[in-house]
Amino acid sequence: MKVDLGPITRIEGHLNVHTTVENNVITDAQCMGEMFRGFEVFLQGRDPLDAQQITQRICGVCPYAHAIASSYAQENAYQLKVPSNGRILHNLIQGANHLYDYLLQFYQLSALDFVDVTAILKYKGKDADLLHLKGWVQAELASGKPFPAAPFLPRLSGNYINDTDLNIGALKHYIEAMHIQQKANRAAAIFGGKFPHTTAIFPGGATQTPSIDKISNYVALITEVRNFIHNTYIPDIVAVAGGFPNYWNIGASKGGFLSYGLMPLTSDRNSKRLMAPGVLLDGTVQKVDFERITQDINHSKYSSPTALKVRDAVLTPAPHKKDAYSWIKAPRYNGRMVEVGPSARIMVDYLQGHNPTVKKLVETFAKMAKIQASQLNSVLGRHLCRAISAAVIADFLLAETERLDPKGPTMADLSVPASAEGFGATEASRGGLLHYIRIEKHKIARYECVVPTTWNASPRDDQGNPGAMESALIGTKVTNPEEQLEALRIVHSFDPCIACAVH
Ligand code: NFE
Repeated sequence: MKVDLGPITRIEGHLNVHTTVENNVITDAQCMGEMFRGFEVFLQGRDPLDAQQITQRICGVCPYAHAIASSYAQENAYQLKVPSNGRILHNLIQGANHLYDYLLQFYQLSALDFVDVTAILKYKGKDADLLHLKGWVQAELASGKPFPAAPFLPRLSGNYINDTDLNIGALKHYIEAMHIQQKANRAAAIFGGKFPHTTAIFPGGATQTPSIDKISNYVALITEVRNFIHNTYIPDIVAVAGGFPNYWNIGASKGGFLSYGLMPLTSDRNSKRLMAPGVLLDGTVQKVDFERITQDINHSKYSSPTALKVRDAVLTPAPHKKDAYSWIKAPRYNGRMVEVGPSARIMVDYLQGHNPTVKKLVETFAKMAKIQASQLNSVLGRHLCRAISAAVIADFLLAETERLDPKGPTMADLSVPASAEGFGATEASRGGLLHYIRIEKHKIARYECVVPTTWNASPRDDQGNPGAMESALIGTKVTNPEEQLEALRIVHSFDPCIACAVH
């Protein structure tokens, strides 16, 4: 039986997934990015210093990751020496965006795959937020509309938490998380000027001065976010894991893992980072080599006369191409499929014994849940690794503020050469993000973004092998083949952003 699961909601952008189900098992899956955007086309001919501004418009969720990757690419191209304040301000702005994004992903986008929102009708307490939610639901019902309505759709049939108090507690956190996300965004705006789409991030640093009042406001906001992560977010992940332990064994992708590492610790962008880069293939972590990344297009709606190395791809949109089913390209590392994202980031760091907090948290949770580190490759693993990332990043941001020098420079001296090229890589919240810029005659001659969801939601590659999310779906047992709540939980665990994926 063939099932069209689209449009998939509670994600960013237009994603469809087609599955084939035989005897209640998904035997085939195709992930489809259903729109074309063309950022890499219209960046050509622009001023290079427009790039970190324009690429932010790829997405309203992770704009700062694009600004950072673009700035790193330009810093490498211009051979800039970034002052310590510049590095720290980049980290503070990008890190606050990560914290916002993890809370959004878990509470607003994924939690309702497990929490029963209809439990609110049984609420008898006095909490103003919950009464407001209950009243809103009752009004929807009184108007004759089916319930649940947006934004609580889809609500597929299946096994939700069935304890009323637990469900209502989770709904309370659902609402609280929105207030906390606002604080993370305000913190990002202190040094970024605004959210989303900062004007402050530049190649070589940031345009904001780290005055004492800005630092103390930032610390106050991030401290509140950090406390929510420890007191609410992590316990909620543990509760979901306790209620649905089979999801440690559901949704594993069947390839390798890639992380570019996150947040430079020194002014040399390419030196040590808070979380270590690496590519995990066949059980060993290797150094990342950008030259080994290609983007296959056999099943993507593009044509090209060249080999698809990041630096030299020439692509033409081909909407009617035979056997092409997605506007997403298929990035591969050395021809191999890899997953990017929180599980990749944490496993690559953990297996290198790099960050002591990552090691401690992985081992604590593995012991608590009685799992192996390899089970971080699963639905629950991705949720847990986001929470571990959040905890590590929040503490790091608070420590970084102490290293700011309110009187020091925040920007490198900058001049754009007539011709140059550079790669810039970071971890966006959804995974490894690579930008490449080539400048000729002072203008952008070529720009390429290899984006997290492009890896994870890729279609088949030139050898016919599935992308990470497709491979995670194939082999999954589903209770109700027409709805496939299990498939939705797998897709949401990747947190796909199709605006980014197609860019
Ligand atoms: Ni549009 Fe993004 C992140 C980037 S995902 S959200 O995180 O880069 O592909």
